Amino acid sequence: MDVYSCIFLGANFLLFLSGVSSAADTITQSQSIIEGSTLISREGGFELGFFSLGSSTNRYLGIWYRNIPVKTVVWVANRRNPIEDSSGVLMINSTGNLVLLSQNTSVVWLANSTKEASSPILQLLDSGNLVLRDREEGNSENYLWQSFDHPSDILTGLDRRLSTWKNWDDPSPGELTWGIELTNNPEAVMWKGSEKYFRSGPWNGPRYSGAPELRYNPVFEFNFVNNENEVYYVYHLINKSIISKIIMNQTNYSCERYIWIDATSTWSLYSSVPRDNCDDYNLCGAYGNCIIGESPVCQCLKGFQSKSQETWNPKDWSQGCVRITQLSCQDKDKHGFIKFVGLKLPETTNSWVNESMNLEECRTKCLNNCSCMAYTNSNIRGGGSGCALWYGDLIDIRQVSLGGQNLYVRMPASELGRNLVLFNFNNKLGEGGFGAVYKGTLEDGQEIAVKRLSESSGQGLNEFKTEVILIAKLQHRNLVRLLGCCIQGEEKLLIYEYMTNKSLDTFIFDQARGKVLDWSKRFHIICGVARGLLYLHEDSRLRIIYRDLKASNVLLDSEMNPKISEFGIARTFRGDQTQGKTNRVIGTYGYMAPEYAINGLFSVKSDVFGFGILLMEMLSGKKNRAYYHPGESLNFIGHAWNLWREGRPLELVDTCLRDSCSLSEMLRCIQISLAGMSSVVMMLSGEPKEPGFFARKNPPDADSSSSKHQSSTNELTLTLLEAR
Ligand SMILES: *[C@@H]1O[C@H](CO)[C@@H](O)[C@H](O)[C@H]1NC(C)=O
Ligand SMILES: *[C@@H]1O[C@H](CO)[C@@H](O)[C@H](O)[C@H]1NC(C)=O
Ligand SMILES: *[C@@H]1O[C@H](CO)[C@@H](O)[C@H](O)[C@H]1NC(C)=O
Ligand SMILES: *[C@@H]1O[C@H](CO)[C@@H](O)[C@H](O)[C@H]1NC(C)=O
Ligand SMILES: *[C@@H]1O[C@H](CO)[C@@H](O)[C@H](O)[C@H]1NC(C)=O
Ligand SMILES: *[C@@H]1O[C@H](CO)[C@@H](O)[C@H](O)[C@H]1NC(C)=O
Ligand SMILES: *[C@@H]1O[C@H](CO)[C@@H](O)[C@H](O)[C@H]1NC(C)=O
Ligand SMILES: *[C@@H]1O[C@H](CO)[C@@H](O)[C@H](O)[C@H]1NC(C)=O
Ligand SMILES: CC(=O)N[C@H]1CO[C@H](CO)[C@@H](O)[C@@H]1O
Repeated sequence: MDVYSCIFLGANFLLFLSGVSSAADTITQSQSIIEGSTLISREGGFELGFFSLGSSTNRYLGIWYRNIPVKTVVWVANRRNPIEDSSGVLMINSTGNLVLLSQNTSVVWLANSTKEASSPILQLLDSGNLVLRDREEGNSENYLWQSFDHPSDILTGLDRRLSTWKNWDDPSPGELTWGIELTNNPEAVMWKGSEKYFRSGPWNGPRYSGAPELRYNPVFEFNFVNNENEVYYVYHLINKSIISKIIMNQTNYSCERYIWIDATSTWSLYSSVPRDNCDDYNLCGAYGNCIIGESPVCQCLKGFQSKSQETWNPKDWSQGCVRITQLSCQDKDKHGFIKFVGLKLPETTNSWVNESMNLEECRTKCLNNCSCMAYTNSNIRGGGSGCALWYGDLIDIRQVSLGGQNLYVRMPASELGRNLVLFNFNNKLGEGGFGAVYKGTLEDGQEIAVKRLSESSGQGLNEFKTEVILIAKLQHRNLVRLLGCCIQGEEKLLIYEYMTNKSLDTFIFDQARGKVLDWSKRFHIICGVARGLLYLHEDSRLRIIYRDLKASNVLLDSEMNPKISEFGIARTFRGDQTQGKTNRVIGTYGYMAPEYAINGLFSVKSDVFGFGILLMEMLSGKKNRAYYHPGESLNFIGHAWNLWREGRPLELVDTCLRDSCSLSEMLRCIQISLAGMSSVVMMLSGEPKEPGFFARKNPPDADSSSSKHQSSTNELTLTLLEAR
């Protein structure tokens, strides 16, 4: 049904040129159309002239189909202002304006042209469009004025609307109007007086969201144009010999397309809107979904309940639905979205579109603003693209039988029974400490990382679950979030948020990628890691000793914020919680430092040691364990210590950082790194000397989380780390 083109029902003007042959399709400045003369388009489909309607004697100037016996007027110039006698004259006056005068020279109607023409002519085209153009103008489609731009005489700027005739004898505007609402996400809207009556839904690429039947057909082709200059819907008849019209029908409040049937000499109804009850604007109120065939037709979306039981029955649903669980903006990071399918999208008054964002970016943008209630692709072609967001209540949703759209509606965490997950075991991101990590996508477009735990866990199922639930409660912006887990038989999956920019080691140890991370970015990352560690150590309700701090375990989100990953899972494999203490100690298998057995305090120190190493690696762009300096038997830390003592600490710094560095911040970092290490070693060995593992040793197997122990520890008070 393309009754949507109601909006662009062409204007039609037939002019008759006095003194010009009756078959003319143009008049010039010296000519005019009077009673008894007409303009006829070149191929003869349309005619412009004066006419009366029904029993009225009022005279109008307009355009009608010439080839059909039932007089069908498609455009009227003076619909508000009929001429009472036969004195009407249509002419281009000497200053180039198209005017309709009655005999006493009063102006009945005029066409406002965009500029003055030196040689203006008026022409009735085969499309039924009446145009005023300049004969001198090279481009014959550069119109000074055209009736297609003025489908009715309600006209405010670019906001054009089609309106009904009052009745079949009176073409003056009735109360039903139909036009495109120029919001950020435009849609066609039918008004009954000042009340919205029917919406098409926004354009989604192939059609209007609420018009699944608008698709390929033998009668007409259609298109929707939306750019910074103009927004319009347009159709072309495919077979020029088919005669078709679209008309606003005030009798039964609809917009109808008819096709002329020659054999019976009648107009046959092809389609019309509104189609059914559910097309009535906002029948079901906010968050209500209108479903033909359901009883009642209005159903609240999942997660919502009717606002007032009294009014929901029997037939007034206008108060709509409210959330079963309120949304709290403080928890917005825990919100998610439920996917609804087969819908006509909600009213777009408070909608926003960006054609170049993908669904994941769209989700993120929506999630970040509490008043964003829903999102979806703005274009459904080819699997979907672009982003449409809705702010505030979602109004006028209905189920459409075929070709409806997905809509992702914001929900508090408690309403999210997450439907996992389609992911592909080929889509491997890497191998972490306890299994391979894959990339996956949730139904609502959210990207996730899925870790498939290796089977060697000796832990009982219930213990595993308890552990995961505890860890899922760790919430800090510098920790990768565990979204859920999934257990079936031997298979254990952990679901994390996906980090677009992968791990820190892919930047700092890579010559080219390293340049992307200038000093200020590195410093930002250092501070973030420190905050994440502090949270694990002191602020979270569990006390967690991380023990596996290294560049490959620091992941980066799309804005290069660091998030520590891989925390806490190890315990599920070892079960070696330190007993008899109030603090839980969770470590990573294979990275249990020797002091693990000593006590919780020392465990904190061992993370601090790891932090010192990481800091040094970020400063230098070199791997601690891959360090080798010709002629020295020192390891990296020893080398750093020596440079520091010799007053040349900046020689440690990666050359690509030298331009962007803040000297004082950098010195502070070096100092923190060295100070931390030496004091931890001192505490461990009782000898207040050089940092741990000063002498070169066989480096432990570099990055495998399942190897040996990390060799040394150091001390640094966390308050110092936290220096901002
Ligand atoms: C032509 O018509 C326009 C619009 O009514 C009017 O402003 C203008 O004065 C007319 N020109 C002449 C020469 O009458
Ligand atoms: C022409 O322009 C005048 C002044 O802007 C406006 O009042 C009038 O409605 C316009 N007429 C038509 C037919 O567009
Ligand atoms: C166009 O329609 C006419 C009348 O229905 C028909 O005779 C003709 O074959 C059609 N032309 C095409 C190209 O379909
Ligand atoms: C408008 O609708 C009424 C009622 O359905 C119908 O009888 C009439 O023919 C329609 N008018 C036109 C011009 O199609
Ligand atoms: C208007 O009339 C047409 C044709 O008679 C019919 O198909 C349509 O359902 C009617 N619409 C309404 C809103 O009554
Ligand atoms: C639309 O999204 C693209 C890609 O995310 C972004 O570059 C652009 O700035 C966005 N445009 C607006 C107006 O937000
Ligand atoms: C959320 O979006 C609304 C609508 O675009 C805007 O008015 C508001 O300022 C935004 N709020 C925040 C916190 O960005
Ligand atoms: C980080 O990820 C975002 C989003 O995927 C991307 O636009 C950006 O270029 C990445 N940054 C770097 C330094 O690769
Ligand atoms: C109202 C008005 O001005 N009517 C005039 C219309 O033209 C005729 C003929 O020129 C005049 O006689 C009327 O006075």
